[in-house]
Amino acid sequence: KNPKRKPQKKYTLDNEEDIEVEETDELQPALEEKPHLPFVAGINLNPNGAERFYRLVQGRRSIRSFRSQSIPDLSIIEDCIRAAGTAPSGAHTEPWTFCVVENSEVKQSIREIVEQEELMNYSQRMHPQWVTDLRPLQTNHIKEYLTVAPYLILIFKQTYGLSPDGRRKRHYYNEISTSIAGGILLCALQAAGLASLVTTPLNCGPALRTLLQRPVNEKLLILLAVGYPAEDCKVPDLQRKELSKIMVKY
Ligand code: IYR
Repeated sequence: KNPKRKPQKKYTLDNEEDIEVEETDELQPALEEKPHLPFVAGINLNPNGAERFYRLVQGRRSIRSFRSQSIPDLSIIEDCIRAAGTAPSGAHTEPWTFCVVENSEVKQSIREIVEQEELMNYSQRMHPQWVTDLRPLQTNHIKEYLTVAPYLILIFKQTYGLSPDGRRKRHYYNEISTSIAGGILLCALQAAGLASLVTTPLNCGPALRTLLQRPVNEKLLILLAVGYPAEDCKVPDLQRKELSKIMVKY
């Protein structure tokens, strides 16, 4: 027998933390059990939709320099988040929360938290090779875009949920589900003519969660800066891999 071997976790998925759930006598699904309905396909008015979609998203770049004066209507952001909320999720748990920050003081507080942590990240926590690999992107711990961008969207994954009776509900694959929703959000923002920057601020999650008064079941996954690019906005000279390098046909 190997004494180091950990007891097998029965209920968890790859990499997912298990949660304490009160056991009950009779198991009930979290969703209501109802007869299935006939499927009605969504509309697609464009027969060359895929090519047009590719042309749309191939123009997306991560930008770090935003126009502060032009503020997109909140209704555009709302539609983009509605789109993100159509993402598939484990057992249809929809384990995401999108916090939209427009308030300057809140943005300032977010920036202070992030810059303080990023200073330590760049100088101590990140491997020197990591810092070196980022040199072509010209990033550092100063994050002006966090106060300049008209909107910040903080995407939280809900590691578990609460049912109406207050019991904990398992949120299977909450990280991948929320990441897929984040990808749809990026595409929707691009379709709305908005630029974005994905950041995953190392070690800032708990402080940002507290700042926004989010409950403990929520963990910060992505912090997005959203807006129009500054007139003089520059981006790294990058190429994308060709199809033959990313697709393998069988
Ligand atoms: N989070 C840091 C560092 C950073 C890390 C990666 I990986 C990037 O692609 C870009 C930046 C920052 O935002 O500066």
